Amino acid sequence: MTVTVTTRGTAPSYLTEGRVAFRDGFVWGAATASYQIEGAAKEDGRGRSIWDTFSSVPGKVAGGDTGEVACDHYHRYADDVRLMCDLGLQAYRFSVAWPRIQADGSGPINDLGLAFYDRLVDELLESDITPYATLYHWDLPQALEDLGGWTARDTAYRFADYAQAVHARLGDRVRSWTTLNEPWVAAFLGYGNGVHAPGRKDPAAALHAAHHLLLGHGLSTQALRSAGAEEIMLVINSSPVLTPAQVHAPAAPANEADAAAVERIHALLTRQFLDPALRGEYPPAVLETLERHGGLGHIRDGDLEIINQPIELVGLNYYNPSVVEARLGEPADAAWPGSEDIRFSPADAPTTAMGWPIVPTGLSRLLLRLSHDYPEVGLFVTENGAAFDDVVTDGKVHDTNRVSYLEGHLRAVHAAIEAGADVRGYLAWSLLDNFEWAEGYSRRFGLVYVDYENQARIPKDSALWYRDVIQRNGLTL
Ligand code: IFM
Repeated sequence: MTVTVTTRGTAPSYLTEGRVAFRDGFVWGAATASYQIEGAAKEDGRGRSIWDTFSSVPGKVAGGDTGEVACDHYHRYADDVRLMCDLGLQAYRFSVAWPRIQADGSGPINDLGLAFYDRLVDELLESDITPYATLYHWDLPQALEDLGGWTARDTAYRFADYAQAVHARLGDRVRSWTTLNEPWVAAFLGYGNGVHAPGRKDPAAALHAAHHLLLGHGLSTQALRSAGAEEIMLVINSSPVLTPAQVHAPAAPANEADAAAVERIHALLTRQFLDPALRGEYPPAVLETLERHGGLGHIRDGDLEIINQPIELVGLNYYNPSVVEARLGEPADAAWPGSEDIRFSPADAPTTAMGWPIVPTGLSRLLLRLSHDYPEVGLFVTENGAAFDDVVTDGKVHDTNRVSYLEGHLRAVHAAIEAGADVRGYLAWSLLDNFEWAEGYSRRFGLVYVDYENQARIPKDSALWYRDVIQRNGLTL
């Protein structure tokens, strides 16, 4: 599909300036994840997760950081909800730590673990903030990893049992459920290149993990649905895939080889998850990749029917576009399984502290493409935000760079809605500075600054700006 946009100089004209109003009912909020903020890693019967193990290995996480204390949200959740309330958040997306609910990933349910989320949900509802619960944001119980982790089919079944237990406790108050957060990252960084826990480096293992994560999505969706869940969402990390010329000129033509590279990467990143979940089939590029890396033996008859459950929403975590070109004839050291003969290029754009290019128009393009390709589901921006090197000056953080990042991306969301995309809400990543996985605490994504010495919270200028956006349901000049 072609997203039609006209360009003026280098800026696509659909990113208009001036007042931008969102429709009534558009949901505004922020997101976090359990391992990144909770801390209390050894309290109230919580078992060990793969991230506890991984971060304890020297050299795996910057600065030797771990999530053992993180933002101490486990103890400070009530204050954090008050903060959300002060910022006017309407929705809060959090994740449940599986090892708090089942220390070993199966067997007895830990009431103390469930009780924490019970308290959190009650506190949110008392403040009129809608809880959006995510069941898996990467903290797999270590005991399951010892049995093969996501490369083992059984993990998908254990995940569905766990989902059922969480829903049984919170389902009377939580109406929106996300099964998985970013299965691509869990599979390909966790099992493919080893940058994330559990740190395995095996392309076939990554592809198997991806399938079993999808199976877990399907099985848990069945369990949630039969228990009465109203809204089920699958959250993926996605980006529009562009040639270098298309970063600033969306309609720039691509030669045949580059166009094929673009579609292959789109298939491996996005269609690998959405086609099975929403269509019950894998795209040809994924099947070919599987044939080259261990075969299709792990996909059993009936799996795709299980994976293909009706869901209401797809959540998109967008940070930057993927920029690729064909590199026929060059040595094939693939960045991802299936990306042989494809070169990833930096985008010609300013970058965040993660080194990620800032291209807000990419978000419009992504939303428009996905709403065109999968019209049966609504879309939600479940994460968007930026890390910058924040400085506290006289007790304040003047993060104008983050304000302008967020503003550009909100304009992009609005432009996509105006052009027909069915986008229901926007959740900033993240409420708080937190444990940024392999980067530890060195990267700050929060609207709220966290002083890790004393756990003080300081709303950054971006938080105050976002509060005004929510209040006005839009942007002004
Ligand atoms: O911090 C992560 C989050 O856990 C998943 N999405 C991307 C964020 C920034 O890297």
